[in-house]
Amino acid sequence: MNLDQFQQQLVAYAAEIGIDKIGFASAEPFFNLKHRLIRQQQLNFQSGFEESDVEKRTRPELLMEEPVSIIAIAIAYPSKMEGATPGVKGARRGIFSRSSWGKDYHAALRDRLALLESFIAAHYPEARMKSMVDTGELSDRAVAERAGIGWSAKNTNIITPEFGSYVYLGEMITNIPFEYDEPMEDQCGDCRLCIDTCPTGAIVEGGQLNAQRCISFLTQTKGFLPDEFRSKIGNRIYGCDTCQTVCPKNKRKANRIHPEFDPDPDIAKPLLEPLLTISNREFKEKFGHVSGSWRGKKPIQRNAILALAHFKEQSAVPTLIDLMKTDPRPVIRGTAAWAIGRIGTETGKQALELAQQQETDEEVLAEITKGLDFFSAETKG
Ligand code: B12
Ligand code: SF4
Ligand code: SF4
Repeated sequence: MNLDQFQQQLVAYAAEIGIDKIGFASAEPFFNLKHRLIRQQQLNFQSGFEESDVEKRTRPELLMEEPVSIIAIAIAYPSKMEGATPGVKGARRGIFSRSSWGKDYHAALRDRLALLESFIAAHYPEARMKSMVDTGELSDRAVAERAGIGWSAKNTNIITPEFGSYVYLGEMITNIPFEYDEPMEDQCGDCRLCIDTCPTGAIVEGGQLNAQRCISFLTQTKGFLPDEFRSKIGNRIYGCDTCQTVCPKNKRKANRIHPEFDPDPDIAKPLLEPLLTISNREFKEKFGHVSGSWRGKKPIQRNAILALAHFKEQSAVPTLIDLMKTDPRPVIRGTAAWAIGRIGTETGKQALELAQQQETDEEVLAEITKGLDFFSAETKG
């Protein structure tokens, strides 16, 4: 079998094992990306979640000896949820972004890449391979762009004509001289809906994100959420999909292809109040398998508190008071204090005044003051 035939067989095998798109790219250094990454670092526009070594990120030869090609894969994930109970007064719900629906995609893509590796090893004994998904050094998007999986869009996502931007990306560096695919033409055109709709103005210009302002990033931080963003995250408790849901290229891309990514509505859109008191064990049992739990329960709980404040959910006030008084974590006590103020009940006000006498942590005290300020602002208004 010659290499052409092998490549065709590999493409067919990829489809068989549930890889929705596959492309081949050269393993040359990513020079454009390098400049871009340095610029993003200088502007402090990076999230801090990405690999910080720009050389490793842009030179595949530092990750595997004598690389020749990179195989890029994409797996589509669903954008529509069936059977969700809408949140109502007294039983409000939060939302995990679509990238956290169903089974954690890291495992799903790694499993497929491992199968591809075995297939290649069986047919091409001299093959050397190194696979990665998300947490690897390479930019999954830059690889996908070069391999013709989709175009690099203004909302910074890779958009495929077939599945929109709702695709997970992964790749394998190899020493095999596959035939490369061509990158795809940009198809955003004059549209700028994502830029204009982003709630925090995080898309500075087409293709450039200030991750520090991106709600997806902010929902994953562990400290206090900066004041400016507290009323902007709405009921998002993990991730943000706004720049994708508004995108015309995602219209009619329901992508119900892989049952493993079908969301359980009670997990993807969970009730907010029970989250506030969930034990570590329960959290792990219920949310441990979704990608959105990777930062643990604290950020999710902080966001759930902010979501209840967003809804001005008065029935949550007793639980919030309890958290403010007894939770060992200052971020939770302080965020609860702020939320109590935002919701604005008389009981809440009294509890805040009492807590002001008893709290010793400086940061929490500052949040209690902010909570009480909501009441004076109301009187003035
Ligand atoms: C850090 C990170 C984040 C950060 C920063 C995101 C960002 N836009 O940079 C935060 C936490 C905000 C984030 C959010 C999300 N993320 Co994220 N994230 C990553 C991670 C780990 C690294 C990304 C990175 O290096 N960014 C730095 C920028 C500068 O580079 P880049 O986007 O990778 O590459 C592009 C640019 O460099 C651009 N570029 C290069 N040079 C130049 C020059 C010019 C002039 C221009 C205009 C552009 C340009 O072209 C490259 C290719 O598109 C990747 C996994 C990985 N290892 O790559 C996942 C990844 C990008 N995330 C992913 C997803 C799904 C998301 C969310 C949709 C999750 C959610 N629903 O909340 C959001 C989307 C938010 C958004 N608009 O980007 C997917 C993207 C899938 C896709 N179809 O594109 C990835 C690839 C994970 C995966 N393996 O599937 N993420
Ligand atoms: S994920 Fe949300 S906050 Fe981030 S760029 Fe998109 S719309 Fe803006
Ligand atoms: S909303 Fe418009 S500009 Fe933004 S990514 Fe989609 S097509 Fe491109």
